[in-house]
Amino acid sequence: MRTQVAIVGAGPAGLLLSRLLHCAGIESVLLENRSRAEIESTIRAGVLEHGTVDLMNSIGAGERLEREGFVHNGIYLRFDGRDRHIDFPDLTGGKAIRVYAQHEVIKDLVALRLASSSDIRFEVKDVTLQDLDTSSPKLRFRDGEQEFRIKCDFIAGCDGTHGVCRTSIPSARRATYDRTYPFGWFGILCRAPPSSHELIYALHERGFALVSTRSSSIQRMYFQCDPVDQVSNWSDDRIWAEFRSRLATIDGWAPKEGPIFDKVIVGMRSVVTEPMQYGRLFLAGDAAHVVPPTGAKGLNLAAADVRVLARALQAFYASGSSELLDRYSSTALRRVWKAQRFSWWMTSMLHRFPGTDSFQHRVQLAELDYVTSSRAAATALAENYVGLPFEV
Ligand code: RFL
Ligand code: PHB
Repeated sequence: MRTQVAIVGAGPAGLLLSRLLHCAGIESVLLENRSRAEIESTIRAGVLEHGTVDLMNSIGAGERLEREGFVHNGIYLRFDGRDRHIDFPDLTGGKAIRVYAQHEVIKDLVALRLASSSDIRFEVKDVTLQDLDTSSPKLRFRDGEQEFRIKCDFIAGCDGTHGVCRTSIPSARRATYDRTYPFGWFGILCRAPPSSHELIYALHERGFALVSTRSSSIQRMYFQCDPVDQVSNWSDDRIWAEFRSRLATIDGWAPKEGPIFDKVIVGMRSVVTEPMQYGRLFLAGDAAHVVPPTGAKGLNLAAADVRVLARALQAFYASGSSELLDRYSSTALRRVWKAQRFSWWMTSMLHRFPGTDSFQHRVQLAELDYVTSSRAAATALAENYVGLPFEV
């Protein structure tokens, strides 16, 4: 087989890239090792920056998102038993975010890919990359009983944290910068009406809690937990008691409770691999970097990476110039590190760090008080949350 760009991984990064390339008349083959049903039902992110929404619209993938996604004009920071509102449009010149589940984004992009009759293969096995430092990289994989070999001009490594692309770069040619946090998030999905019309990020002496949403009848909520805790230790009653106490306000607020149908514990890490390129292999999304979920940046960073990459590939095919491709890693990393900083800062401000004392807690409360009472500080939070402008 031969194609222009071989893409490994049909997560948000791979699917968005394949659509951007399709819109630019560039051919790609998209390889995914899980089934379509699995990628379309894996519960992950929920917050889309305004620029991610614009990107989805610009490639004809925004129709359902515009209809079904919730526009959120701010978030609440809850501490000392009170809510303080961060008003995004007021602070950012009219920008907002959209709450629309990642697996719905995946469904919309898979449907478009299939409708365009472009090559997308699910449940492929044993993807391996070869000749990355030549102008004709190759990729081998198995599809059912058959072995395939793809010759291409470029490979996009969009295969997430546990993929094969990052580790195909010789270890001497990549550096990793990382931090593991001493806590995880316990996430639930429940059947209940929304508890709040906007997200609530809460700091309590017992730790962090987050009220998010998925639809008018399904809610997503998280609380900080021990990263090695087990889901089986948490009965529904115990979970709701934890939420009630962490989210309590002086005027008696309580979450709307309902049957819990999904429980998960996720670890919290910050990781960056540099550079995001080796020869003709370009990494994008979680394959190159991971952020803790507190800033809601993971999916949005994946979208920003592939926007830069698609433009660089388009310039290459239009003019033969590799100037933008050569700059891909440094351009993408400028945004990646700003998102890392923001996610680390939100995480540090809103979680209880085991082993720290009440001095630390009081400093966090002072920081929250400052962020919610200084327009300059609130603006810094808002402009990062809705998404910094794209690099040109
Ligand atoms: P993905 O989504 O992991 O997709 C990678 C795809 O590659 C496939 N794959 C392979 N395919 C072929 N061959 C191989 N050898 C392969 N190895 C892997 C995988 O099956 C998969 O389909 O990476 P991508 O595209 O870079 O997208 C990144 C985002 O998924 C991730 O950053 C976000 O989910 C992070 N995240 C959030 N991001 C936000 O922007 N806003 C949020 O509100 C938000 N909330 C979250 C989150 C992540 C969470 N978890 C579970 C870590 C909340 C949570 C709880
Ligand atoms: C979610 O709805 O899953 C979500 C929202 C905000 C975050 C992280 C996750 O910061």
